[in-house]
Amino acid sequence: MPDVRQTDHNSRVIRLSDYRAPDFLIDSVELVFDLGEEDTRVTAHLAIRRNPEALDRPAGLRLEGEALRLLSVALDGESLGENRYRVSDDALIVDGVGEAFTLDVVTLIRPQDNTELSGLYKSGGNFCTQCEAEGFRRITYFLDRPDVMTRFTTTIRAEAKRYPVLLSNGNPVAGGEDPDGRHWARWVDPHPKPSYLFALVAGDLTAVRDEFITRSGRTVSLAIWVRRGDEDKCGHAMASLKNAMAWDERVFGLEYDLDVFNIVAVSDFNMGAMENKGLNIFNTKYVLAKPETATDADYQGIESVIGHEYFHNWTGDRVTCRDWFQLSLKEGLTVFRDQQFSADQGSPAVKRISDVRTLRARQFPEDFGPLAHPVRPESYIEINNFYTATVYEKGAEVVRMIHTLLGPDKFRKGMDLYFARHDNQAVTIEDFVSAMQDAGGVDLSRFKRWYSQAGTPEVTVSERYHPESRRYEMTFRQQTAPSPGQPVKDPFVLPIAIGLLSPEGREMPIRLDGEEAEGRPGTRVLTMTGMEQTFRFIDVAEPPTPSLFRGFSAPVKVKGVPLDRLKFLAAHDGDPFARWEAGQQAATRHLLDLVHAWRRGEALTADPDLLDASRRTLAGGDADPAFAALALGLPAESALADEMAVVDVEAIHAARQFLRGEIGRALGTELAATYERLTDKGSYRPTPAAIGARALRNASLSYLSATGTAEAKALLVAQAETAGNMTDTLAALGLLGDVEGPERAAVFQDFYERWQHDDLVIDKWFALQAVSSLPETLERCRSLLAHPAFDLRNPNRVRSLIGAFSQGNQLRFHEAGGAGYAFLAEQIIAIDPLNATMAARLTQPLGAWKRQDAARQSLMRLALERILAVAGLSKGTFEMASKSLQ
Ligand code: B3K
Ligand code: ZN
Repeated sequence: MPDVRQTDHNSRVIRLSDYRAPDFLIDSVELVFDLGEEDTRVTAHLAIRRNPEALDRPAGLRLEGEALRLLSVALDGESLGENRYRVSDDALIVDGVGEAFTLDVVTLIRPQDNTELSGLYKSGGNFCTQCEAEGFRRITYFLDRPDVMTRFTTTIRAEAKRYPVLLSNGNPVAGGEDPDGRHWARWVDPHPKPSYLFALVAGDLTAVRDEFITRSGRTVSLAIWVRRGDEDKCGHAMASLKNAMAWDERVFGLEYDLDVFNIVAVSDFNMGAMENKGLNIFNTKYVLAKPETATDADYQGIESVIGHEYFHNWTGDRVTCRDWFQLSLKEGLTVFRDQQFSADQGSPAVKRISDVRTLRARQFPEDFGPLAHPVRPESYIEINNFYTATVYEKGAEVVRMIHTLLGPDKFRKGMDLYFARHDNQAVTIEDFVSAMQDAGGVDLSRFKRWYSQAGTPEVTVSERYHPESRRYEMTFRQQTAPSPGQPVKDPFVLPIAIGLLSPEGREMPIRLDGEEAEGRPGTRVLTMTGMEQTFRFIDVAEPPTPSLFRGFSAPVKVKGVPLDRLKFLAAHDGDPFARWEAGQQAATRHLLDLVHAWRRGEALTADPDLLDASRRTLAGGDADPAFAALALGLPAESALADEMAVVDVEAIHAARQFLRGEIGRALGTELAATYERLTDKGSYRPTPAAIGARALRNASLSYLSATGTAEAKALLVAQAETAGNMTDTLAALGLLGDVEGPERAAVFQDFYERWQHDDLVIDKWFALQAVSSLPETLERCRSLLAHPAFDLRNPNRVRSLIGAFSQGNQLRFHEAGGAGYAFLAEQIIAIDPLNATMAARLTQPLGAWKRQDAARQSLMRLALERILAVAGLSKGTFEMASKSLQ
């Protein structure tokens, strides 16, 4: 039975419709931190006044605070007796305050005991902070909401020897030694900001330094702070930062606005990184890289997260969110910006494909499950649960659609207008859309449904060609399934980027009925606004093959495209995204046929067309190896599951393995030749060309290994043991993780011994074992929990073992009998009292029960109920588990 606290959680739902401007504003705050091994003392001097917009409310002052020990309160310099204020679990209330006043509050906190990693905590012996979304209230009493923007001055005092480096937001202004072996530093941030952007770091760190000269000629000192010994792993992060700074100037005209930009890497961090003004704090995973320890994917991840956090300086920090329902205002927009940045650094098509794959793997299931919510949610219990793929990745797709509808020039004008109107303000998604609408001269009122309606629209198309009149008609229909609280959906506005291909695969001119101008070949964007809409094309010389949603111009599912058409498009489409997509759809169809044949106990046969297409891709691979590697890849097991009404994880695994083996056998010679030809001869470089070559070579290795021959196994072992970079080592190790036999254990053991000193590499070692398809995987995960290198308090470790197993190993997680579900529930229950944010996030896979068979559904629900039965469960985990049951 849920206990009393859980009923309480339910009654504390926060709603967008309840938003009220704050009663008070805080113009400035002076913070003094006395950092200690036992207690840390925080002194806050707040300059507060009533909000002119809320003068009619005769309220007392209520400041949020959590897990604080209050020592004293003074109003306008006068110490207050205990009868003048009230303290509860989550607030400090002072009645009888005037129009404008100062408040001095002194509190004690214990960062060394803070396992939630929210507020001020310790990581690797250093002090650091994480305040978004509501961590600042765990540091001192405050109006901890994003629409209160304050100027911060921060003084940090600490023992000089243990904590030689003292950092906060803004620019450093003063510092000195104290007589007792302590020292201090003062930082002033001239830009008003919400408390969630506050940051402090104190520790024994070393800096890798560089500088950037802005286009108006100011010099910015850049520093990446890491543990001693990690200096040689910062080069890529620094280069990415400088590229990002230059890119934002070039593409958006946005310059950096402080004298210093500091990045600190910490190993205990709940997510990837945090955009605190002038002092970004990063998970080491997104900073540290050298060829021997980091993969190509790590290099790419670093570039995009460094870019993302840097771009927040304008989209997030200078213009921030009015309330947390507007989260996608900064996150969707900033993801869009980091995607464009990465696309510009390498191949836009390859980047687009990988972004769409992420969206489909993470966001589409969210839209389909019980946790579906709009890009702008309407209510929450715990805001940390809403840092989701819907808010981030789908939010970015929505911004991308605005970009497509307006075109790049008007989009840029819209961004300029947004900053001109809202610099230093806390605003809403409406404000952003209005700026785009006003600058673009378009009506986006119906388009805004993308922010308020959940769900992935399904689109079907029917068509007719009239040879006599050379007319061609296409009728599009859209339909979106109900989601929690939204039984009926209005039509979404869909930008449809379309091309028409002739029977030889040439781009045909496109001219809509009623248009004056001659048609032009290439991509055109049609805008669909209704549930059903017909587009009429004229002067169409031959029956065309339409290429639809080029570049994935809207986040929809297109249903019912005939298989022969998919095969034609996979061979001929001039749009690389659409070409890749058609190939994937065709492979999906075939794999689903194999799944059904396997279930019926029939013999499986590979589609010769697919084998031929793969052969052609491989033969032309040298032109664009990265693209070829993506085109050769088969849809993931989870992607196949998403296409089934009732998932059969064993059948999916068997069918996919069968087809991999068939491709490996049919193309053996070509694969071996590609593998040989692409052997890396020079030293490792993370350039798009070199990354592409490694991807294609390792794709070849993957198919060769799927044949299961002794030769292939020897190749895996050799690559795992002798590769000169982590990309190749890990590719081989991952494949070997699925192979029975003594080699596997020996290679994994060697790997551990070689890398045990490197946390990020050992994370990979845990993850590879957790995603193995071998039957003993769950048992191995259980024993890895007791491994000396495992630590339930370290989020990276938890993600690499428990997260990888439950989110990256569909076959073993969904094992009949429910042992995988029970394992996950036990870990969530163990982590919840330590780190509720992590525990809540881990709950997600248990909510994906809709497509499972009845037996698994009830086992998954049972696991959720087990979690809910825990007394004193955190509100975040309560919210995730209880909503998952709906
Ligand atoms: N804004 C942070 C995320 C904070 C998550 C808080 N639970 C990182 C980012 O999106 O850039
Ligand atoms: Zn972000």
